[in-house]
Amino acid sequence: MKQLLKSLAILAALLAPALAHAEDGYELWLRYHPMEQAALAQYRPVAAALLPRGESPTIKAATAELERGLGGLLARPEPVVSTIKSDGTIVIGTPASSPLIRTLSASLAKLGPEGYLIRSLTAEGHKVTVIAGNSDIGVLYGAFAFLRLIQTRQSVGNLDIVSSPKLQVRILDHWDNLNGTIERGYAGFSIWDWHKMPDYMDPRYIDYARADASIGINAVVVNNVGAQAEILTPLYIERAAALAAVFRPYGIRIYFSARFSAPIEIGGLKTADPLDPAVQAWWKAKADEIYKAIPDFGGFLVKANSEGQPGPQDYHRTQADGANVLADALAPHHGIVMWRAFIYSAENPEDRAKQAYDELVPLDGKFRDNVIIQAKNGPIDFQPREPIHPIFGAMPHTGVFLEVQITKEYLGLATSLAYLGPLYEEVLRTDTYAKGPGSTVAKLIDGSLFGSKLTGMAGVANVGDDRNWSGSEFNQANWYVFGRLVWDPALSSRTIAEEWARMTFTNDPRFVNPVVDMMMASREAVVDYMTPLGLAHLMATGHHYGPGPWVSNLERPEWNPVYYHRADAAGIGFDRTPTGSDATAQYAPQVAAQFNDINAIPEKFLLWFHHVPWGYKMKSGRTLWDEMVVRYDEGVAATTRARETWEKMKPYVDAQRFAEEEAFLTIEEKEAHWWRDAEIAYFQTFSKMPLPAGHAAPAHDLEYYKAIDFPFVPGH
Ligand code: BDP
Repeated sequence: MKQLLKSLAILAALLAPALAHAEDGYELWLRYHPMEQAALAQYRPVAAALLPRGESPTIKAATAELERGLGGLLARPEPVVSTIKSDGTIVIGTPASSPLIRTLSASLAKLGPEGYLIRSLTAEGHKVTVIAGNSDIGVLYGAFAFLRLIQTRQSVGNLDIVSSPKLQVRILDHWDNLNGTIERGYAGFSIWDWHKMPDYMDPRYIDYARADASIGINAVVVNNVGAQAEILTPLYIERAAALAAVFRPYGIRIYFSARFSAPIEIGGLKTADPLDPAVQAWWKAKADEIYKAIPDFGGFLVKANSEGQPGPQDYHRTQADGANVLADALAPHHGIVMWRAFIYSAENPEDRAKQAYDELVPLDGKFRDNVIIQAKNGPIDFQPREPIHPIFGAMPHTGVFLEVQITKEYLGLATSLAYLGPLYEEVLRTDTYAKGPGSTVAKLIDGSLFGSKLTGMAGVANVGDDRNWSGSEFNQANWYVFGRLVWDPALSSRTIAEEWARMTFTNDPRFVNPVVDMMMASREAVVDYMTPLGLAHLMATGHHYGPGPWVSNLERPEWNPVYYHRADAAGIGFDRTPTGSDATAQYAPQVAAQFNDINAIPEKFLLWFHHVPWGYKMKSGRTLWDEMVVRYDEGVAATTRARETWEKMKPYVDAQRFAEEEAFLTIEEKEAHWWRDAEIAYFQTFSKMPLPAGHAAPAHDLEYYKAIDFPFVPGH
């Protein structure tokens, strides 16, 4: 009886945190709920005790995570022991902290500072599992990997796993303003409660760090690229130092977005000219000051000469002049500069898609070693689909990071289900042909193509202070897949989706299989109902919520959707071949040749590169106009299928998360109809063609769609 009461008390204690906030998404994929009875027999013997070797905060974090994870999953506390006394002991540590692990040094040697090894072996007559790294952070990554195996119900009885990250800087860019709002944030306000720092540090920062570390993220830019200079003042440096201290055990370094004109705004100088000695001295002193407070500070992210941000062009200096000043200030401390390629200007009449390349490629080789160019996946701006940025492969002497959006600015904000794994995968696997076939974007950014010493990939975070962190359960999957792919760009987005679904919801295949199919189809659905066949940037003004293909009155030409689709009586699409803007010439010759040839170009990019007659015969045999209508309807149908799939998942999901996603999918279906109808109504005024048989006319006339207005969309 006493034993029973004790077990019940333990169970209650384990369940308490879960019950307090029943399934509200806060736990993310680190959801360690008790597993099904039948599986316990397989896992309990492997995890009978924990033997941590080492005392560091990181080893303590790894131990705590294993206690929490195994304790939850196996519904019993794991005793922490100091010697191997039984089978099922899990030994964690490094060669420096454990003689047993020292015997594995040869295998560990290849894994670098952040890799991990998980191995089943016999030690002191007992069957044990070793989770080891060369450094403590490798151990923490290994602990999360071990838990993931159990969470996804893989066998852990006979393990021999090694893994190390393919990219060095695995970074989340928070577009958080210092007043708590988030540019393009759809999950509430910033989680950084700057005003209460450093005295009060919200425990949520630790859960955030755990989530990042669990997927290998090791870097965080804390403030918006549209930067406020104040982040570089002593007030914020002190606060950021406190945040850095919370993150340090989890292997995460802090970076700042730096405003190029900060020497004027907070430094009292008359200029921010990068060649001015006083400006150079200011940045040096600023870097020294930051490193005094944050010894492992990572460096600066800079958005210069773009959308009103100041930059070296203001002083008739090159982007390299600008980046190098900051780089020189950071170099003694081993900091880096991530200089964004997102550069375009209203004064430049050139095709916007060409401007960044024009500006930066001639400077290849002129940047300091600690500068990388950070380019968005496509040449315009995080559209549902773009061809890759032509800069990839064009700057062999410069380190290049890939930047993707995790938040869903152009893909339906918070409520639409667009799993972005396939988008990231598509980009990473695209061949630049920079050094012949096989020169993929993944190989460029992991350094294997040109041997760049600094490697990395950035994602614009979708984290806010909503209880579920990301605004919807399925948005969490985008955070997750980003981290997993940056750790290893060769992983498949489907495998990652499956892992995530199992960890976040259930291992029941009746749930996992249909839901993973639903996720995998979701991004293409958005492409189809918003911008099929290479169309882009047709969203409403400013907030980018909903369709606005008719918008033509904005100050800068390239802010207007009509600039992108160029529909007229003859056809639709942007001619970027040699008869048009010749943007194709910025790609490798093989790629350019394919894009230039209307018969060879993949149809998904057709209207990005060609102005095509409405009656043009597509591969399907349909006219372009009919094909567009079919694609819109396919996109709408996919959202209906997603909603119907989800309805069937009711038995496998808790009530709260089920109901929320059910409502969100209904919203998306409604929005898909809206997009489809608005675009058909508008483009039909040019094509003047009837809808193909079996495809319904838009529910309303064009004026109705033009009049729809949402003045206060979040994130804007
Ligand atoms: C665009 C966003 C804008 C960002 C900009 C950027 O609309 O809010 O500031 O990208 O990346 O997608 O700098």
